[in-house]
Amino acid sequence: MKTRAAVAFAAKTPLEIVEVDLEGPKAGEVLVEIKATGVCHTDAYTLDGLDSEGIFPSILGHEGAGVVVEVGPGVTSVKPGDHVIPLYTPECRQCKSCLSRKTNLCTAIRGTQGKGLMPDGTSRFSYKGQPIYHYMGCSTFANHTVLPEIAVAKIRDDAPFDKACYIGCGVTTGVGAVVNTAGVEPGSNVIVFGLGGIGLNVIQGAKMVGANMIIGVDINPDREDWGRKFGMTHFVNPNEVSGDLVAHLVALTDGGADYTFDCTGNTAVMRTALEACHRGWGESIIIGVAEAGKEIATRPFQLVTGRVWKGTAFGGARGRTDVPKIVDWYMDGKIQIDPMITHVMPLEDINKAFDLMHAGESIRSVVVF
Ligand code: NAD
Ligand code: AHE
Ligand code: ZN
Repeated sequence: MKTRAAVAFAAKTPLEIVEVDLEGPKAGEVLVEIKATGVCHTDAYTLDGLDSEGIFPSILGHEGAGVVVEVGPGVTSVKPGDHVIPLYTPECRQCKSCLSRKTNLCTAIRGTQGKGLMPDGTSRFSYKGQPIYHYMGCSTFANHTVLPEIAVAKIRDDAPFDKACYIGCGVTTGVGAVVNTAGVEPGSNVIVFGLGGIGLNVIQGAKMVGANMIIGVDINPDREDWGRKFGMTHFVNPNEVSGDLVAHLVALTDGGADYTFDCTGNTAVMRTALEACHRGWGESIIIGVAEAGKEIATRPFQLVTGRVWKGTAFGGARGRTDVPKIVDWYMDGKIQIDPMITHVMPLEDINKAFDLMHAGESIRSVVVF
Protein backbone atom coordinates (compact mmCIF):
# COMPACT_ATOMS: atom_id res chain seq x y z
CA MET A 1 0.00 0.00 0.00
CA LYS A 2 0.95 3.68 -0.22
CA THR A 3 1.03 5.89 2.85
CA ARG A 4 2.06 9.45 3.67
CA ALA A 5 5.17 9.86 5.78
CA ALA A 6 7.69 12.44 6.93
CA VAL A 7 10.98 10.92 5.81
CA ALA A 8 14.37 11.80 7.28
CA PHE A 9 16.49 11.38 4.16
CA ALA A 10 19.65 12.57 5.91
CA ALA A 11 20.80 13.94 9.26
CA LYS A 12 20.50 17.69 9.86
CA THR A 13 18.01 17.99 6.99
CA PRO A 14 14.31 18.87 7.33
CA LEU A 15 11.88 15.96 7.03
CA GLU A 16 10.21 15.58 3.63
CA ILE A 17 6.55 14.62 3.31
CA VAL A 18 6.25 11.97 0.61
CA GLU A 19 4.12 8.97 -0.29
CA VAL A 20 6.06 5.82 0.59
CA ASP A 21 5.36 2.15 -0.13
CA LEU A 22 4.49 -0.04 2.83
CA GLU A 23 4.37 -3.84 2.71
CA GLY A 24 1.63 -5.55 4.72
CA PRO A 25 2.19 -7.33 8.03
CA LYS A 26 4.07 -10.65 8.02
CA ALA A 27 3.63 -13.40 10.65
CA GLY A 28 3.42 -11.95 14.14
CA GLU A 29 3.08 -8.37 12.84
CA VAL A 30 0.32 -5.79 12.73
CA LEU A 31 -0.49 -2.90 10.40
CA VAL A 32 -1.50 0.20 12.35
CA GLU A 33 -3.06 3.42 11.09
CA ILE A 34 -1.37 6.14 13.12
CA LYS A 35 -3.89 8.81 14.15
CA ALA A 36 -1.56 11.07 16.14
CA THR A 37 2.09 11.27 17.15
CA GLY A 38 4.07 13.41 19.54
CA VAL A 39 7.51 14.78 18.71
CA CYS A 40 10.01 13.91 21.46
CA HIS A 41 13.47 15.37 21.95
CA THR A 42 14.90 11.95 21.08
CA ASP A 43 13.53 12.33 17.51
CA ALA A 44 15.36 15.68 17.29
CA TYR A 45 18.55 14.16 18.68
CA THR A 46 18.51 11.46 15.99
CA LEU A 47 17.60 13.92 13.21
CA ASP A 48 20.46 16.17 14.36
CA GLY A 49 22.90 13.30 13.80
CA LEU A 50 23.68 12.87 17.51
CA ASP A 51 22.44 9.26 17.87
CA SER A 52 25.12 6.59 17.53
CA GLU A 53 22.37 4.28 16.22
CA GLY A 54 20.89 6.85 13.81
CA ILE A 55 20.31 5.47 10.29
CA PHE A 56 19.07 7.31 7.19
CA PRO A 57 16.86 7.38 5.24
CA SER A 58 14.38 6.54 7.97
CA ILE A 59 10.92 7.37 9.24
CA LEU A 60 11.33 8.77 12.76
CA GLY A 61 8.66 9.06 15.48
CA HIS A 62 8.06 6.81 18.47
CA GLU A 63 5.21 8.48 20.41
CA GLY A 64 2.07 7.46 18.55
CA ALA A 65 -1.46 6.16 18.89
CA GLY A 66 -3.65 4.55 16.28
CA VAL A 67 -5.90 1.73 15.15
CA VAL A 68 -5.03 -1.81 14.04
CA VAL A 69 -6.00 -2.21 10.37
CA GLU A 70 -4.73 -5.71 9.61
CA VAL A 71 -2.92 -8.50 11.43
CA GLY A 72 -0.47 -11.05 10.06
CA PRO A 73 -0.64 -14.83 10.56
CA GLY A 74 -0.43 -16.00 14.17
CA VAL A 75 -1.34 -12.69 15.80
CA THR A 76 -3.66 -13.34 18.75
CA SER A 77 -3.45 -10.40 21.17
CA VAL A 78 -4.93 -7.67 18.94
CA LYS A 79 -7.42 -7.52 16.06
CA PRO A 80 -8.48 -5.00 13.42
CA GLY A 81 -10.25 -2.04 15.04
CA ASP A 82 -8.30 -2.21 18.32
CA HIS A 83 -6.83 1.06 19.53
CA VAL A 84 -3.13 0.74 20.25
CA ILE A 85 0.02 2.58 21.28
CA PRO A 86 3.26 1.46 19.55
CA LEU A 87 6.02 0.42 21.97
CA TYR A 88 9.69 1.18 21.41
CA THR A 89 10.28 -1.02 24.43
CA PRO A 90 8.31 -4.16 23.55
CA GLU A 91 7.14 -6.76 26.04
CA CYS A 92 7.45 -10.34 24.74
CA ARG A 93 6.98 -11.93 28.19
CA GLN A 94 9.29 -14.77 27.12
CA CYS A 95 12.88 -13.49 26.85
CA LYS A 96 15.43 -13.67 29.65
CA SER A 97 14.89 -9.99 30.46
CA CYS A 98 11.08 -10.17 30.60
CA LEU A 99 11.22 -13.37 32.66
CA SER A 100 13.76 -11.86 35.08
CA ARG A 101 11.11 -9.43 36.41
CA LYS A 102 14.13 -7.14 37.04
CA THR A 103 13.84 -4.94 33.96
CA ASN A 104 11.45 -3.66 31.32
CA LEU A 105 14.18 -3.89 28.66
CA CYS A 106 12.77 -6.77 26.59
CA THR A 107 15.52 -8.15 24.36
CA ALA A 108 13.39 -10.19 21.94
CA ILE A 109 13.84 -7.83 18.96
CA ARG A 110 16.35 -5.21 20.19
CA GLY A 111 19.05 -6.33 17.72
CA THR A 112 17.05 -5.76 14.54
CA GLN A 113 15.22 -2.73 16.01
CA GLY A 114 18.54 -0.92 16.50
CA LYS A 115 19.36 -1.55 12.84
CA GLY A 116 16.08 -0.02 11.66
CA LEU A 117 14.66 -3.38 10.61
CA MET A 118 11.75 -5.65 11.43
CA PRO A 119 12.56 -8.90 13.31
CA ASP A 120 13.02 -10.81 10.00
CA GLY A 121 15.84 -8.43 9.08
CA THR A 122 13.97 -6.48 6.37
CA SER A 123 12.16 -3.14 6.18
CA ARG A 124 8.48 -2.79 5.33
CA PHE A 125 8.95 0.78 4.02
CA SER A 126 10.42 1.81 0.67
CA TYR A 127 10.51 4.88 -1.58
CA LYS A 128 11.18 4.74 -5.31
CA GLY A 129 12.30 1.13 -4.86
CA GLN A 130 14.87 1.88 -2.13
CA PRO A 131 14.34 0.71 1.46
CA ILE A 132 13.53 3.28 4.13
CA TYR A 133 14.54 2.25 7.67
CA HIS A 134 12.20 1.92 10.64
CA TYR A 135 13.02 3.93 13.80
CA MET A 136 12.92 2.64 17.37
CA GLY A 137 10.66 -0.09 16.03
CA CYS A 138 7.82 2.44 15.65
CA SER A 139 8.13 5.00 12.80
CA THR A 140 5.07 6.95 13.89
CA PHE A 141 5.78 9.86 11.51
CA ALA A 142 3.95 7.75 8.92
CA ASN A 143 0.19 7.52 8.53
CA HIS A 144 0.54 3.72 8.54
CA THR A 145 3.26 1.56 10.05
CA VAL A 146 3.94 -2.11 10.66
CA LEU A 147 4.90 -3.31 14.14
CA PRO A 148 5.60 -6.65 15.79
CA GLU A 149 2.62 -7.80 17.86
CA ILE A 150 4.80 -7.65 21.01
CA ALA A 151 5.37 -3.95 20.33
CA VAL A 152 1.80 -2.71 20.62
CA ALA A 153 -0.21 -1.98 23.76
CA LYS A 154 -3.96 -2.33 23.36
CA ILE A 155 -5.71 0.63 24.99
CA ARG A 156 -9.33 1.57 25.70
CA ASP A 157 -11.39 2.91 22.77
CA ASP A 158 -12.51 6.13 24.47
CA ALA A 159 -9.03 7.60 24.99
CA PRO A 160 -8.44 10.45 22.50
CA PHE A 161 -5.57 9.65 20.12
CA ASP A 162 -4.20 13.20 20.14
CA LYS A 163 -3.56 12.95 23.90
CA ALA A 164 -2.96 9.20 24.35
CA CYS A 165 -0.05 9.32 21.90
CA TYR A 166 2.02 11.18 24.53
CA ILE A 167 1.77 8.07 26.74
CA GLY A 168 3.81 6.30 24.04
CA CYS A 169 6.91 8.04 25.42
CA GLY A 170 6.92 11.29 27.44
CA VAL A 171 4.21 10.66 30.01
CA THR A 172 5.19 7.07 30.73
CA THR A 173 8.90 7.93 30.84
CA GLY A 174 8.48 10.77 33.33
CA VAL A 175 5.81 9.32 35.58
CA GLY A 176 7.32 5.82 35.33
CA ALA A 177 10.79 7.06 36.33
CA VAL A 178 9.25 8.26 39.60
CA VAL A 179 6.99 5.30 40.26
CA ASN A 180 8.91 2.34 38.81
CA THR A 181 12.60 3.29 38.68
CA ALA A 182 13.09 5.54 41.70
CA GLY A 183 10.14 4.39 43.80
CA VAL A 184 9.82 7.88 45.30
CA GLU A 185 8.22 7.68 48.76
CA PRO A 186 5.72 10.22 50.17
CA GLY A 187 7.58 13.06 51.88
CA SER A 188 10.70 12.75 49.70
CA ASN A 189 12.59 15.78 48.43
CA VAL A 190 13.02 15.65 44.66
CA ILE A 191 15.01 17.74 42.15
CA VAL A 192 14.11 17.64 38.45
CA PHE A 193 16.66 19.01 35.95
CA GLY A 194 15.07 20.07 32.64
CA LEU A 195 11.37 20.98 32.65
CA GLY A 196 10.38 19.96 29.13
CA GLY A 197 8.12 17.21 27.86
CA ILE A 198 9.76 14.65 30.16
CA GLY A 199 10.66 16.72 33.22
CA LEU A 200 7.13 18.06 33.70
CA ASN A 201 5.91 14.46 33.79
CA VAL A 202 8.51 13.66 36.45
CA ILE A 203 7.09 16.61 38.40
CA GLN A 204 3.50 15.42 38.09
CA GLY A 205 4.60 11.88 39.04
CA ALA A 206 6.39 13.21 42.13
CA LYS A 207 3.31 15.21 43.11
CA MET A 208 1.09 12.15 42.57
CA VAL A 209 3.14 10.00 44.97
CA GLY A 210 3.21 12.71 47.65
CA ALA A 211 6.74 14.16 47.42
CA ASN A 212 7.51 17.03 49.79
CA MET A 213 9.84 19.50 48.02
CA ILE A 214 9.71 19.27 44.22
CA ILE A 215 12.48 21.51 42.93
CA GLY A 216 12.66 22.26 39.22
CA VAL A 217 15.93 23.38 37.61
CA ASP A 218 15.94 24.92 34.13
CA ILE A 219 17.90 27.56 32.23
CA ASN A 220 14.69 28.67 30.46
CA PRO A 221 12.92 31.08 32.86
CA ASP A 222 9.55 30.42 31.17
CA ARG A 223 9.67 26.91 32.61
CA GLU A 224 9.00 28.20 36.14
CA ASP A 225 5.28 28.73 35.45
CA TRP A 226 5.12 25.38 33.67
CA GLY A 227 6.64 23.53 36.61
CA ARG A 228 4.32 25.16 39.13
CA LYS A 229 1.25 24.05 37.10
CA PHE A 230 2.14 20.41 37.78
CA GLY A 231 3.27 20.55 41.40
CA MET A 232 6.77 22.08 41.47
CA THR A 233 7.32 23.82 44.81
CA HIS A 234 10.65 25.61 44.10
CA PHE A 235 12.37 26.80 40.91
CA VAL A 236 16.09 27.29 40.38
CA ASN A 237 17.54 28.93 37.27
CA PRO A 238 21.25 27.97 37.25
CA ASN A 239 22.04 31.23 35.46
CA GLU A 240 20.71 33.17 38.46
CA VAL A 241 22.61 31.23 41.12
CA SER A 242 25.73 33.00 42.30
CA GLY A 243 28.30 30.40 43.28
CA ASP A 244 28.14 26.65 43.08
CA LEU A 245 24.84 25.11 41.89
CA VAL A 246 25.37 21.85 43.81
CA ALA A 247 26.03 23.73 47.05
CA HIS A 248 22.91 25.85 46.45
CA LEU A 249 20.72 22.76 45.93
CA VAL A 250 22.23 20.88 48.85
CA ALA A 251 21.53 23.86 51.13
CA LEU A 252 17.96 24.17 49.80
CA THR A 253 17.26 20.50 50.59
CA ASP A 254 19.03 20.41 53.97
CA GLY A 255 21.84 18.09 52.87
CA GLY A 256 20.75 16.99 49.41
CA ALA A 257 17.74 15.52 47.65
CA ASP A 258 16.39 12.03 48.18
CA TYR A 259 15.91 11.70 44.43
CA THR A 260 17.14 13.70 41.44
CA PHE A 261 16.25 13.25 37.77
CA ASP A 262 18.19 14.39 34.72
CA CYS A 263 15.77 15.25 31.91
CA THR A 264 18.23 17.27 29.82
CA GLY A 265 20.63 14.77 28.21
CA ASN A 266 23.51 17.10 29.19
CA THR A 267 26.33 15.13 30.87
CA ALA A 268 27.45 18.11 32.98
CA VAL A 269 23.89 18.37 34.33
CA MET A 270 23.92 14.63 35.06
CA ARG A 271 26.95 15.16 37.31
CA THR A 272 25.27 18.04 39.10
CA ALA A 273 22.16 15.87 39.57
CA LEU A 274 24.19 13.09 41.17
CA GLU A 275 26.13 15.42 43.44
CA ALA A 276 22.95 17.21 44.58
CA CYS A 277 21.79 13.92 46.14
CA HIS A 278 21.84 13.39 49.88
CA ARG A 279 24.95 11.72 51.30
CA GLY A 280 24.26 8.11 52.31
CA TRP A 281 21.11 7.45 50.30
CA GLY A 282 20.26 9.96 47.54
CA GLU A 283 19.51 8.42 44.16
CA SER A 284 19.98 10.14 40.81
CA ILE A 285 18.08 8.84 37.81
CA ILE A 286 19.37 9.57 34.30
CA ILE A 287 16.52 9.92 31.82
CA GLY A 288 18.17 12.26 29.31
CA VAL A 289 19.82 10.75 26.25
CA ALA A 290 23.34 12.10 25.71
CA GLU A 291 24.97 12.80 22.37
CA ALA A 292 27.12 10.08 20.80
CA GLY A 293 30.59 10.13 22.33
CA LYS A 294 29.65 11.92 25.57
CA GLU A 295 30.56 10.32 28.91
CA ILE A 296 29.60 10.96 32.52
CA ALA A 297 32.09 11.60 35.31
CA THR A 298 32.13 12.19 39.04
CA ARG A 299 34.46 11.48 41.94
CA PRO A 300 33.97 7.82 42.98
CA PHE A 301 33.77 9.22 46.53
CA GLN A 302 30.27 10.43 45.63
CA LEU A 303 29.21 6.77 45.31
CA VAL A 304 31.41 5.52 48.17
CA THR A 305 29.43 7.90 50.35
CA GLY A 306 26.16 6.33 49.39
CA ARG A 307 24.79 8.23 46.42
CA VAL A 308 23.35 5.95 43.73
CA TRP A 309 23.48 6.56 39.97
CA LYS A 310 20.73 4.87 37.94
CA GLY A 311 19.17 5.18 34.51
CA THR A 312 15.77 4.43 33.06
CA ALA A 313 14.28 3.74 29.64
CA PHE A 314 10.56 4.24 29.05
CA GLY A 315 10.20 4.88 32.78
CA GLY A 316 10.81 1.24 33.59
CA ALA A 317 7.35 0.48 32.18
CA ARG A 318 6.42 -2.92 30.75
CA GLY A 319 4.50 -1.58 27.80
CA ARG A 320 1.71 -4.06 27.13
CA THR A 321 0.98 -4.35 30.86
CA ASP A 322 1.55 -0.81 32.13
CA VAL A 323 0.58 1.49 29.24
CA PRO A 324 -3.16 0.63 29.38
CA LYS A 325 -3.04 1.44 33.13
CA ILE A 326 -1.44 4.83 32.48
CA VAL A 327 -4.17 5.53 29.92
CA ASP A 328 -6.67 4.78 32.72
CA TRP A 329 -4.83 7.19 35.06
CA TYR A 330 -5.24 9.90 32.42
CA MET A 331 -8.91 9.10 31.73
CA ASP A 332 -9.59 9.04 35.50
CA GLY A 333 -7.95 12.46 35.98
CA LYS A 334 -5.04 11.14 38.09
CA ILE A 335 -2.51 12.63 35.66
CA GLN A 336 -2.75 15.54 33.25
CA ILE A 337 -1.82 15.53 29.59
CA ASP A 338 -3.89 18.19 27.80
CA PRO A 339 -2.08 21.32 29.08
CA MET A 340 1.33 19.93 28.11
CA ILE A 341 0.28 19.61 24.47
CA THR A 342 1.09 23.14 23.43
CA HIS A 343 0.95 22.71 19.65
CA VAL A 344 -1.11 20.52 17.30
CA MET A 345 -0.32 20.43 13.58
CA PRO A 346 -0.83 18.42 10.39
CA LEU A 347 2.00 16.21 9.09
CA GLU A 348 2.89 18.85 6.49
CA ASP A 349 4.01 21.17 9.33
CA ILE A 350 6.07 18.62 11.29
CA ASN A 351 9.32 20.51 10.83
CA LYS A 352 7.77 23.36 12.85
CA ALA A 353 7.58 20.98 15.82
CA PHE A 354 11.37 20.64 15.76
CA ASP A 355 11.83 24.43 15.44
CA LEU A 356 9.50 25.08 18.38
CA MET A 357 11.34 22.52 20.52
CA HIS A 358 14.76 23.98 19.74
CA ALA A 359 13.45 27.48 20.48
CA GLY A 360 12.13 26.33 23.89
CA GLU A 361 8.61 27.41 22.85
CA SER A 362 6.78 24.07 23.05
CA ILE A 363 6.33 21.43 25.70
CA ARG A 364 4.87 18.84 23.32
CA SER A 365 3.89 19.21 19.69
CA VAL A 366 1.45 16.62 18.40
CA VAL A 367 0.94 15.81 14.73
CA VAL A 368 -2.56 14.65 13.81
CA PHE A 369 -3.16 12.72 10.60
P1 NAD B 1 12.68 19.08 25.91
O1 NAD B 1 13.48 19.76 24.87
O2 NAD B 1 11.20 19.21 25.88
O3 NAD B 1 13.14 19.55 27.38
C1 NAD B 1 14.47 19.71 27.77
C2 NAD B 1 14.51 20.77 28.87
O4 NAD B 1 15.83 20.81 29.41
C3 NAD B 1 14.18 22.18 28.38
O5 NAD B 1 13.21 22.78 29.22
C4 NAD B 1 15.52 22.89 28.47
O6 NAD B 1 15.38 24.29 28.72
C5 NAD B 1 16.17 22.16 29.63
N1 NAD B 1 17.62 22.29 29.69
C6 NAD B 1 18.51 22.21 28.66
N2 NAD B 1 19.76 22.37 29.11
C7 NAD B 1 19.68 22.55 30.45
C8 NAD B 1 20.64 22.80 31.47
N3 NAD B 1 21.94 22.88 31.21
N4 NAD B 1 20.19 22.92 32.74
C9 NAD B 1 18.87 22.85 33.03
N5 NAD B 1 17.91 22.65 32.09
C10 NAD B 1 18.32 22.51 30.82
O7 NAD B 1 13.10 17.54 25.85
P2 NAD B 1 12.26 16.26 26.37
O8 NAD B 1 11.39 15.75 25.27
O9 NAD B 1 11.69 16.60 27.68
O10 NAD B 1 13.46 15.20 26.54
C11 NAD B 1 14.41 15.39 27.57
C12 NAD B 1 15.51 14.35 27.47
O11 NAD B 1 15.00 13.06 27.77
C13 NAD B 1 16.13 14.23 26.06
O12 NAD B 1 17.51 13.97 26.22
C14 NAD B 1 15.43 12.99 25.51
O13 NAD B 1 16.19 12.40 24.48
C15 NAD B 1 15.35 12.14 26.75
N6 NAD B 1 14.34 11.06 26.77
C16 NAD B 1 14.70 9.89 27.36
C17 NAD B 1 13.79 8.87 27.50
C18 NAD B 1 14.16 7.59 28.16
O14 NAD B 1 13.42 6.61 28.03
N7 NAD B 1 15.26 7.53 28.87
C19 NAD B 1 12.48 9.05 27.00
C20 NAD B 1 12.14 10.27 26.41
C21 NAD B 1 13.08 11.28 26.31
N1 AHE C 1 20.26 4.95 20.44
C1 AHE C 1 20.90 5.70 21.49
C2 AHE C 1 20.20 5.57 22.81
C3 AHE C 1 18.81 6.12 22.76
C4 AHE C 1 18.08 5.74 24.01
O1 AHE C 1 18.66 5.60 25.10
N2 AHE C 1 16.78 5.55 23.89
C5 AHE C 1 15.94 5.25 25.03
C6 AHE C 1 14.59 5.75 24.73
S1 AHE C 1 14.53 7.49 24.44
C7 AHE C 1 12.90 7.74 24.09
O2 AHE C 1 12.67 9.04 23.82
C8 AHE C 1 15.82 3.74 25.24
O3 AHE C 1 14.76 3.15 25.27
N3 AHE C 1 16.93 3.13 25.47
C9 AHE C 1 17.01 1.70 25.66
C10 AHE C 1 17.29 1.01 24.37
O4 AHE C 1 17.34 -0.22 24.37
O5 AHE C 1 17.46 1.70 23.35
C11 AHE C 1 22.37 5.36 21.61
O6 AHE C 1 23.04 6.01 22.43
O7 AHE C 1 22.83 4.48 20.87
ZN1 ZN D 1 10.78 9.82 23.41
